[in-house]
Amino acid sequence: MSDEATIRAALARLETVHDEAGLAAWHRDVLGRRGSLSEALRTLGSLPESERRQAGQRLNTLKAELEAAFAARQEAVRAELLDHRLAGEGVDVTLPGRRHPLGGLHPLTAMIREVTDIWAHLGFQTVEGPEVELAKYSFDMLNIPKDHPARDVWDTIHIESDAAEITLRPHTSPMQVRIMLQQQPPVRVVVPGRVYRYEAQDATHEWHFHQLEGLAVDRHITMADLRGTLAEFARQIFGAERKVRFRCDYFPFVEPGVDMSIDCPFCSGKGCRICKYSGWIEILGAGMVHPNVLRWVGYDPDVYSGWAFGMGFERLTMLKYGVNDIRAFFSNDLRFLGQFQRARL
Ligand code: FA5
Repeated sequence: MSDEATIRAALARLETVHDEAGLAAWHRDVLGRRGSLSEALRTLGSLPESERRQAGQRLNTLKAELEAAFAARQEAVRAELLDHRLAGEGVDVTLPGRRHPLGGLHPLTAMIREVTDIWAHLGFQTVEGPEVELAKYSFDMLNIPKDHPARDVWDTIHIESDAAEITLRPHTSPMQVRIMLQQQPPVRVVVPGRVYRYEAQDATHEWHFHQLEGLAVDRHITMADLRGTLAEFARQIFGAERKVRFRCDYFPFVEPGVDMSIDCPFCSGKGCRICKYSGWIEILGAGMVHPNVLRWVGYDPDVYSGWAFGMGFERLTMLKYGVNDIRAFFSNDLRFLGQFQRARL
C-alpha cells in the first residue's frame, strides 16, 4: 500500500474509535513499536542511498500528522465519554429538595418566654439572678434563720466554703431580697430561673427545675391586688373560663401565706385522675411580703406593702400540654421534644 493510502486508511479507522480501548488499539497498530509506521521506518535501511533521505523525511512528516490526529481524536473521545457520563448522572432540578431537620425551642424555654411575656403586659419587668447563692439571701433575710425547722423544707444542696454559707439556690425567692436591696419601691418584677433541691426524682419531682418568682411592692398594695393579678395570669395561660382558689399556706417570708389552685383544665373541675378527683390543681405559693423582710431590706413596713409568689415551670408546662412525667423535660429524647417543634423561635 502506498504511504498515502496507508495514512488515509489509518485516519479513517481513527474516526470509528469511540472509547479508550479503541484508542489504545489504534495507537498500538499504527504508532506503536510494532505498528505500521515503525515497520515502514525499518524498511528505510534497504532503500538505495539516493532515495533513503527523501523517504525518511516523508515518513517523519507522516508520523507527525498521525500523532496530531491521534491527540485530537483522544481529546474528542474523552469529551464524548464525559458528556455521556454526565447525561447518565443528570440532576433532576424538578425534584423536591431534601428537608433539613430544624431545631426548635425547648418546651420549658418556650413556656418561660410565654409566661414572662404575659407578666410584661401586666407591667412586670423580667430579671435574672445567680444560681449559686448565699444562704443569707436563700434563707436568713427571708425570715428563715439558721436552725429554724422551715430551713429543712427546701432540701438544700450546700457548697463547701469556709468563708460563708453558700447554696445552690433551692428557690428563686432570694431574688426578692436582692432586688429590694438594689431599688426603691415601686417594685414589679418576675424572676425566671433554675433551682436545685436534694430530692428524690419521680414523675412530679426533679432535683433541678425552674421557678418563676414574682414581686410587687408599693404603697397601698393589698391582698386584693395579689388575688386579681394572679387570677388574671391563670386565665391568660389556661383560658378565660378558669376559676382560681386560694387557701392558707405557710411560707416564713410571707404573712399571710396562700397557695393558689385552678379548677382542673382536664375535667373542668368535675374530678379526674389528674386532679386526684379533687377538681383543683395547685399551681403556686404566694402571700403578702413579711414585715421582717421589708424591714431588713430598708423598706418601712408602715409605708410599703407588697405581695410575692413562686411557681414551678415544669408543673405548669405539664399541665398546659398534658405531660405526665417531669423527667421527660431533661431526657433529651427527640421523640418528646419534637412534639413542641412549632414553639416560637
Ligand atoms: C417555694 O419555693 C417558695 N419560694 C414559693 C413562694 C414564693 C411562696 C413567694 C410565697 C412567696 P415551694 O417549695 O412550694 O415554694 O415551690 C414552689 C413550686 O415549685 C411548687 O408549686 C412546684 O410547682 C415547684 N416545685 C417544688 N418542688 C419541685 C420539684 N422537686 N420538682 C419540680 N417542681 C417543684
